[in-house]
Amino acid sequence: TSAQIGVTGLAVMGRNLARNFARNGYTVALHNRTASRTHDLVKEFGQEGDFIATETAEEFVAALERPRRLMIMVKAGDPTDAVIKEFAPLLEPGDMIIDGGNAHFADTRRRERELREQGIHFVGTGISGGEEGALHGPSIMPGGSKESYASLGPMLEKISAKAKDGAPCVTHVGPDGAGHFVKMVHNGIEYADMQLIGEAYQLLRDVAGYTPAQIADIFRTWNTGRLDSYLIEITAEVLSHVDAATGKPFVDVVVDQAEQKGTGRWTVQIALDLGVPVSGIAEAVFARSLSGHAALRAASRHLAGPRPAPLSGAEAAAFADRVEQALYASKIVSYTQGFHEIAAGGEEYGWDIDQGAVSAIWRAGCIIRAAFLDRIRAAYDARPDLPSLLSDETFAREIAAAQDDWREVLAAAVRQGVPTPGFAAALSYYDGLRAPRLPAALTQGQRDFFGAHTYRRVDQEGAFHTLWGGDRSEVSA
Ligand code: NBP
Repeated sequence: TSAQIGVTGLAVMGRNLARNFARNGYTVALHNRTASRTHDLVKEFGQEGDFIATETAEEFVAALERPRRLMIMVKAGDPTDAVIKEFAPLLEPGDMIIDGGNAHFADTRRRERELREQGIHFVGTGISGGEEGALHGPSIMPGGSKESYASLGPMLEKISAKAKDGAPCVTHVGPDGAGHFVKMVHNGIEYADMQLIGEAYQLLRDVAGYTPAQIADIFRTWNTGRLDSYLIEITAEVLSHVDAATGKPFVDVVVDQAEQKGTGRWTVQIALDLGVPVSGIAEAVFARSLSGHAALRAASRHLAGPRPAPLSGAEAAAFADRVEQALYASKIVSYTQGFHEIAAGGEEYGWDIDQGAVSAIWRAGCIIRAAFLDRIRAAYDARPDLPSLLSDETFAREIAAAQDDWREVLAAAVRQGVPTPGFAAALSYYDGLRAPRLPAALTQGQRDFFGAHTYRRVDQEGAFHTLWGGDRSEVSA
């Protein structure tokens, strides 16, 4: 017999994806640089389905039915190139290499181009959901050619997460790097979601005076409403957890320095290149960075702040309701920014990405899964050319209803000295878009003054320059 799919790279992700394929009735060829991982998988989980264990690259390739589907699940970066270099010479035109690692989309574009010359389809695929998702159904974001999706799509649909309406959480995102690009933005949005939730927690603790256990209950309540999502759910779990060794809230015994693997940073770097304001995602990345500067924080402890004056009773409860409004409004903004980046990436690289389909495949399996995504999908389905989520009437109405509370929460944060970069960036973005006039006009005046960079006028076509050093008359540039 031959295998419908092969997986090379059998660490946590590859092993669980291989098991997922096998549990869904596919014969799976297995390969790993260190063969013991391959044999361990068969020993532990061999009864779950049909596996073909192989040791050499030649055996692995020979075990695959044609056209071959070879999935790489190794560490992103150089290891992926090394594995491609090892296998590509053994493949034939029409075969597919699927990279399910967290590759940078620019690497995916390069690899796709190089392999296309050899007639091999390279399918850069975003996979979200961690190891549990890999086993029970991840959200899958494949890029690559239409032909490769025709062959691979049905298999990915089988192993993917299913939304509440039963739809598989996978779609052909677009050519070459489109899948990894969308996965990158997914992770950026994930950073923003986590930062906003973190700020909500800090406000409930420092301004409203609640304990972690009380805040866990508040999050549980929020999770039954419009904020219903995986991240809110696990936040309640983490906050209610008590450290066995000390009896203290778990969140109080963890060092408050957040780490990152880099996909959030990529989202911001690429947004800068594309000129897309993703201020909420950027603040989330910077907030993790700030938290990690232990020496700088220690050296800043003496800096003055306001005297703490926590609320209590009914005031605290009313404040908690306001924080829910602020969190929801800020979340709408960070998704607005993320989808703007997807649209801009699509335009830059000619991908023609269906934003409604992207929001639909994030409804289950991935870290940012949320009831909210159904609404985003509905917005894009109603108007596929929606220029921004904020142009959707429903979202605009919800923000209108939330904005007074949103502003109150930020005012309280500022008064009490609680850092809220995510909430503040989101509100500034909203007010920036709303503003009838921005100080950008002044910026243009300054640029013209010091660098003769010229400006446009509100009442005439063309470019102009004022003779700042002379009689200050205006000339056509
Ligand atoms: P790791 O990212 O820890 O990679 C370990 C695997 O890479 C092992 O199979 C290892 O083989 C192999 N490998 C390395 Br390292 N260098 C190699 C080389 N030069 N040649 C061949 N194989 C090499 O595994 P992971 O955490 O399972 O993640 C796999 C991919 O999935 C990564 O790209 C990751 O970013 C992505 N991802 C991870 C998650 C997650 O939640 N962990 C979620 C979504 C995506 P060995 O056994 O011989 O050392």
